[in-house]
Parts: sequence; structure tokens; C-alpha cells
Amino acid sequence: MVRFNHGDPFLLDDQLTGDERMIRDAARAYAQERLQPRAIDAFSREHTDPEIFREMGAQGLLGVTLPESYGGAAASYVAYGLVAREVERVDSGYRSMMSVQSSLVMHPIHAYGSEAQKQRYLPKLASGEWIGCFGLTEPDAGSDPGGMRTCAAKIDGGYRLHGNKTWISNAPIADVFVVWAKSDAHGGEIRGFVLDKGAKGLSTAKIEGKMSLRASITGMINLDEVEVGEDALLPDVQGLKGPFGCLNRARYGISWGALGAAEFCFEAARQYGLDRKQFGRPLAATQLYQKKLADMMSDIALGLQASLRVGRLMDEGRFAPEMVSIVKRNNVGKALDIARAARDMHGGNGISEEYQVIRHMMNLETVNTYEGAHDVHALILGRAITGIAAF
Ligand code: TGC
Ligand code: FAD
Repeated sequence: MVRFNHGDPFLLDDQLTGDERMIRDAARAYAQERLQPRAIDAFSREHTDPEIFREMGAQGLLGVTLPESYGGAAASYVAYGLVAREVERVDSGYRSMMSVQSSLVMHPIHAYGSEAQKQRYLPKLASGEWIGCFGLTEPDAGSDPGGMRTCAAKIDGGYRLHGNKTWISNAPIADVFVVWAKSDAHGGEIRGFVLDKGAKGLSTAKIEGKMSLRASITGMINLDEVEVGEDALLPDVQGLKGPFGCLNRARYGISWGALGAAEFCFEAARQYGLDRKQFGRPLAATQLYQKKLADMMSDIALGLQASLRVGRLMDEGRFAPEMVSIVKRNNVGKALDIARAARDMHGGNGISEEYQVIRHMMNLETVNTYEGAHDVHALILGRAITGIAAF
């Protein structure tokens, strides 16, 4: 028999390697010491500090799964998930900054890029000197990225890109733009291009007034006849499997990250219930309050085990995208329920920025939508179950 620990019900810690624990502890220390003190103010002022990329780079938290020769840590996907969990325990926006850079910018350059592209971009992205963004979504192509209009026309020595991307994390402060477009030279197939800040015709605009994910800047990318050389094309992938290959990794990381936010909300609600007395006893002494805590803890523990399993399968090269859909959809949905319950359990204090649960709740609304909306993942799974695409 072991003594039960509500913070680690299934002894997840025991299932990690020494290296994974070390990376997790480094991420936790950085997130708690450097990010937590800034989170309330950053959300309140809708402020993104680009310096955070440099800090994360210095801590080795960017592109952790990539080889050391390109600035990565050659760490496991489980380690990557653990980093996401620690960063999102503070704020989903900070995890977003980390996961876009790692999974959506460094991964495609590493997986689909030429050796020259890898040498040019990866070390600077790993150190956080350069900030990356990933342009897939368009004003008329969100859940259905195959409907994108952005196109690449072949010109002498390269391509001319035209179109608009929207809701792009990091875009207004990005140095490197991974952009997906339909290429006429490749029969209208979707191809990836890597663009540098300052390219003629490339501009970004910040999306103002978000009520969610306010510590992470989001913007539009306008491509107005932007001319790039052959060397901007990602040579080794074509079709939607290019961006989806990146999304598999980012969605998997989100499945851990969202539970980090949920763990914060669970611990906050637990402590609040122990401290706050009504009707002459702590709230935590009531049956309803305890049931809510029991549900929260169970969903977190089950979700973490599932993400750990998917991570191990990814590390063995034995995962299917549908596995990622299960954990992204389940864990984010559960995290959002947990954050809403924690908000309620804090009573009036629950709407105050000081208690932080409402910030997590608002952030998780975005996390539930991006990287494949909750219902879109249900449809991905429904297709796998029935063989019928119901999109
Ligand atoms: P479909 O016909 O299913 O597939 C087209 C091609 O893609 C391949 N494929 C995949 N490959 C790898 N991994 C996956 N997960 C894949 N899913 C599909 C597929 O095999 C096929 O390949 P091929 O060789 O036969 O051509 O495509 P569809 O158009 O029917 O897709 C439907 C659906 C719903 C699956 C898809 O469109 C979808 O997932 N929609 C959601 C869109 C989305 O997730 N957008 C995310 C934008 S990026 C973002 O949100 C970043 S936020 C970051 C942050 O701040 O943290
Ligand atoms: P829609 O596709 O219009 O969906 C609206 C609703 O309809 C959803 O509830 C959805 O589930 C539902 N729906 C859609 N299709 C169906 C269907 N066939 N059947 C039933 N229901 C359906 N994109 C990027 O490319 N890069 C980024 O870095 C990025 N960062 C983001 C940051 C933030 C803060 C946000 C909010 C979004 C970001 N996105 C990014 C975009 C994100 O991926 C899209 O918002 C998401 O894919 C959903 O697309 P949409 O907003 O167009 O919604």
C-alpha cells in the first residue's frame, strides 16, 4: 500500500525517466519563478513580452524534441508534454507561445525543410532570438483549411504569394513565418513556405480586444504579392498532411498543457474550500464541494495518464492522429469544465483576477477552439469509428 497523494493520484511521477523529471522540474521552476509573477498583469494589459522567447530558449524549453545539433534537447515527446503542462499551469497564452514555436514552426522546418533551412532557422528559433508563427487559418477557412485561398504562383526563380491569414499566434512580433498556400506549380497542392520578416508585401496586424489568451499576441498576416526564392519552399511535404503533421504535435502538447491549467484550478479550489468558512464550517467540509473536487481530481488523473500513453506511443513512432484527437478533445473539455467549476467554487472572489481561476477559464475557451475545435475532433473520431466523414 502507498499513501494516496491527491496531487499525483496514479503516481505519474514514477512513470517518468530521470531526464523527463529534470526537464519538468526546470520548466516548473522557470514558470513559477519567472512567468507566474507577470501573468496577471500581462493578461490584464493584453501585453506580450517577446523577451519570454529568449528566456524560454535560455532554459532549453523551445524545440525540446529536436536534435541537439539544431539547438534542441533530443528529449522525448513526454518531456515536451511536461513542459507544456508546467507553462500552462501559469497561463495558456505562455504555453501557446512555446508550442507554436516548437511544434508549428521548428517541427515543420526540421521535418520538411532543406538542410540549409534547418541550419538557417532552427538554432535561432531554439534560442528564442527569432520568433516564429504558423499561418494556416484564413478568414473563410478555419475548421476547413482545405478551403484556403492563399496561393503561390510560380515565377522565375521562386514564387509569388498572395492571400490573407487570420488568428495567427505570434504573427505581429514574428521574425519567421511558416505559411501554407495552394501552389499552381504543384497542381494546386498545399505547400509550406518559410518567409522572413520584412519581405516586400508581407504585413501583419494585431487582433485587438480578445477576452481570452491575452498574454499571447494574435494577428493577421497579409500577403500582397510577396515574392520569395525557391529556397523558401519546404521541399519535403505536400498536401494537408504537411500542416496536420505539425498540428498532431501541438495538439498533443495542448492535451498536457490544458491539464496544467486544470491542476492550478483544482488546487486553488481545494485550498479555497479549506480556508473559507460558511455556515460555521469550511466549504470543503460539505458534500457538494467534495464531489466537485473528486470529479476534478479524477478527470485530471485520467487525462494525464492518457496523454502519457499517447506520448510514449509517439516516442515509439506508433501513434495515430485519432489518439491525439481523443486527448486534445477530452483533456481540454475537462479542463474547461474544471476551470468553470473552480470559478463557481470561489464564489464572488472567483471573478477577481487575484484568484486567477477566471483567467484560466477564459483562456481555455480559446484552447477548446484552436488546433481543431472540440466538435471537429468529435467528427474526426466519428469518421474513424464509422468510416463516414460528417464534416
Ligand atoms: P482529410 O481528407 O482528412 O486529409 C487530407 C490529407 O491530410 C492527411 N491528414 C493527416 N495527416 C497527418 N496528421 C493528421 N492529423 C491528418 N489528418 C489528415 C490525410 O491523410 C490526407 O492526406 P493525403 O496524402 O491523402 O492527401 O482532410 P479534410 O480536409 O477532410 O480535413 C478535415 C479535418 C476536420 C480533419 C481537418 O480539416 C481539421 O483538422 N480541421 C481543424 C483545423 C485546425 O486544426 N486548424 C488549426 C490551425 S493552427 C492553430 O490553431 C494554432 S493555435 C496555436 C497556439 O497558439 O497554440
Ligand atoms: P469555424 O470553423 O467557423 O467553426 C465555428 C464553429 O462551428 C465551431 O464550434 C466548430 O466546431 C463548428 N463547426 C465547424 N465545422 C463544423 C462541421 N462540419 N460540423 C459541425 N460543426 C462544425 N490558426 C493558425 O493557423 N495559426 C495560429 O497560430 C492560430 N492561433 C490562434 C490563436 C487564437 C487566440 C485563436 C482564437 C485561434 C487561432 N487559430 C490559429 C485559428 C484556429 O485554429 C481556428 O479558430 C479554429 O481552427 C476554428 O476555426 P474558425 O474560428 O474559423 O471556426
